[in-house]
Amino acid sequence: MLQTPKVVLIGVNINNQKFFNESMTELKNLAVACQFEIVGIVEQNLKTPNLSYYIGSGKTEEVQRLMDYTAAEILIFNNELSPSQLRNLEKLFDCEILDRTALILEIFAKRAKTKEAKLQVEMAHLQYLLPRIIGAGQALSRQGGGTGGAGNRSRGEGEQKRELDRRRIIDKKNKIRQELELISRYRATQRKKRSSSGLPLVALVGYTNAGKSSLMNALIEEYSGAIDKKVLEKDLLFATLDTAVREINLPDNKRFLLADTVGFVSDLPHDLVKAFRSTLEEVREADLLLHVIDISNSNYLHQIKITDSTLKQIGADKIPVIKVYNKADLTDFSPPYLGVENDIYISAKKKIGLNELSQLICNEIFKKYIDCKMLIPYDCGKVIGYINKHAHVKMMKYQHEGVALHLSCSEADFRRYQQYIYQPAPPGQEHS
Ligand SMILES: Nc1nc2c(ncn2[C@@H]2O[C@H](COP(=O)(O)OP(=O)(O)OP(=O)(O)O)[C@@H](O)[C@H]2O)c(=O)[nH]1
Ligand SMILES: [Mg+2]
Repeated sequence: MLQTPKVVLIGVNINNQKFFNESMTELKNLAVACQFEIVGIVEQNLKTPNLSYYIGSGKTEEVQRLMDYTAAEILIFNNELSPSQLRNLEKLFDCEILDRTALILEIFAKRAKTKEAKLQVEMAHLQYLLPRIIGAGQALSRQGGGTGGAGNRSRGEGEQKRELDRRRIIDKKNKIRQELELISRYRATQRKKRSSSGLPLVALVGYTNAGKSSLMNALIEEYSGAIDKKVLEKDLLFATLDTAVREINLPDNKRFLLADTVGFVSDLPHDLVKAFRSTLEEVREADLLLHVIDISNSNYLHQIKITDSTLKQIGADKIPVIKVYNKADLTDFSPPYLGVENDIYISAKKKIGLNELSQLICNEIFKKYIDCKMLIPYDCGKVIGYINKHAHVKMMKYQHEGVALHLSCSEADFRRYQQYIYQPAPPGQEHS
C-alpha cells in the first residue's frame, strides 16, 4: 500500500441536513488522520439517496472524470453505504470504496495499541464486515493489518466461499467476545477496588483532539507531581483509545480519581461504541464529567452537540457536568475565566485555570461532605489513620484525651464515626 493514497471525498446532502458543512469538515480531518491525500471533493444535494450508487447517476460521470484526472485510488463517502451500494460502486469505479464508518474503523485500527483496544476494534470491524461480505473486496481486507482482518478475498467468489467466510467471521467474533469478556471482568474488579477506596471518580469526555489528555497531564503535574503517570497527548484525531485512571491529590487532602477516555466524533459507528462499552464504563460510573471543549475550533458548538448526544447514547447523560472550554489561550477570552453556571475557560497547555477548575470540581464532588469536629482517643490509631486518609482535615491538635480534628467528611463516614464528634469546649477552657 502506498504511504499516502490519493482520495476523493464524496458528500451527499440529503434533504438539506443542518450540519452538512461541519460534517464534511470532519470527514476531511478524518481522511487526513488516516494519512490520505485529498485530491478532490464532490458534493451533491439530493432528496433521497440513489438506491444503486448513493450518488445520482449524473454525478457518477463527474466523479469518474475527477478520478481519471487526479489518479485517485480511493473514494470516501460521508454517508453509510448499504452492502449493495458498496458492491455497485466498486464495480462501477473499479477502485476501493470506503464509507464513513469504514474510515473511522481504519483510524481506530491504526491507533489501537493495547490488547483490549485491538480486540475492540477488531470486533467492531467484524460486525461491520458481516453484512458486507458479498463484494466487500479490498476496502475491507485493507484493514487486515491493523485489525486482524478477514483476509484477502477476490470479487466474484461463489456462494459456498461466502458462507465459509460468514461462518469464519462468526467464529472469530465469538472468540473475541470471550477474550473481551475476560478483560472486562478484570476491569470490573479494578473498578470495584477503586470504588471501595471511596474516592470520587471524575471522567474527562469530549470531542476528539479537544485536549482531554493534555488536561489530565496538566492536573497530574500540578497536583501529583507523578510525571511518569502522564498519558499520550498529541495533535491527532483519536490519540487516546484506552481509558487511563489516575489519582489526583489536591491540597487539604482532597483526592479524586480522574479518567481519560476515547474522544467522540459525529456518527461514531454504533458497533464501535458497542465494542468500546467496557472502556466507556468509567464514564457511565463517574460522579462528575468534565466536558472538554476546544473553544478555538470554529465548529465547537457542533462538537458540544456531538458529545452530548454520544453521552446519551452510552447512558451517561444524567451525570453532573462541568463544561471546560479549553485552548482559551488561542482566543480572545483571557483564561482563567468563569462562565455562567459551571463553565470555565482554561488553557491545559499553558496550565492556566487549573486551581479554579479544581475548586469547581471539589464544589461538585464534595458538596455532600459534612463539616465537623472529632476527638479520637489515642488508642484508636486505625480510626485516626482512616480519617487522615479519607476526610479533608483542616486542623489537627494533639490534646490530653486524644487527637482533636476539624474536618469535613462523607455522610457515610460522619455516621460511622459519630461517637467521636464533639462540641468544642468554650474558649479559655480547652486543653492545649
Ligand atoms: N494551544 C493549545 N493547545 C492545546 C491545549 N490543550 C491541548 N492542546 C493541543 O491539542 C492537541 C490535542 O490534545 P490532546 O490532549 O491529545 O487531545 P485529546 O482530547 O486527548 O484527543 P484524543 O485523545 O485524540 O481524543 C495537542 O496538540 C495539544 O498540545 C491548550 O490549552 N492550548
Ligand atoms: Mg487523548
